[in-house]
Amino acid sequence: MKYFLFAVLVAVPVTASAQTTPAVIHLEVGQSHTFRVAAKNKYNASHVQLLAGAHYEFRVTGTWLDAKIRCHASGWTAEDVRPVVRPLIRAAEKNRRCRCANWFELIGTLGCNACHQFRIGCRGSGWTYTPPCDGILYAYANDLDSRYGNNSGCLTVTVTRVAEPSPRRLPSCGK
Ligand SMILES: [Ca+2]
Repeated sequence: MKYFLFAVLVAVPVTASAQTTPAVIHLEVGQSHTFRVAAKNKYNASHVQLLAGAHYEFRVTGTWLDAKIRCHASGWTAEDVRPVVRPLIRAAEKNRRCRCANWFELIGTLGCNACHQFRIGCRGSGWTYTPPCDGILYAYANDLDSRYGNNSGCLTVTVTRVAEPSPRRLPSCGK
């Protein structure tokens, strides 16, 4: 039996379990990268390395769903739901991952953590983000940590490195 198991183990090709790690993407001024942000994921990797002091602009298309509420990257507010449930919705707002942003607003982060978060939404060109430190760009739909199970759909996000900052900066999203 011992020799049989050994034979099985050595017969398994090494490449069968090998995972390929996506390369980190570096953008020069004028270059863009497009990636998908799924509403059900707490962090969606862009694989783009943002650089401290550089400037980035975002364009977003598509809609996504928080249960049955369909919205775009600006998300939704208590005003969008039936009056009877508004008090509950408002009471939960302080517990959103980014409390100052709308429900389901598109949020960007540097790395998989809440240290440097910023509101992308649907602001589009004319707004830029200038990272305070280097980091891989991730993004997510703003929701309660415990309420990602009923999320669906995804947005398409294009990040472009630009030469100059815009007068309008994407707002940060401190805890
Ligand atoms: Ca949800």
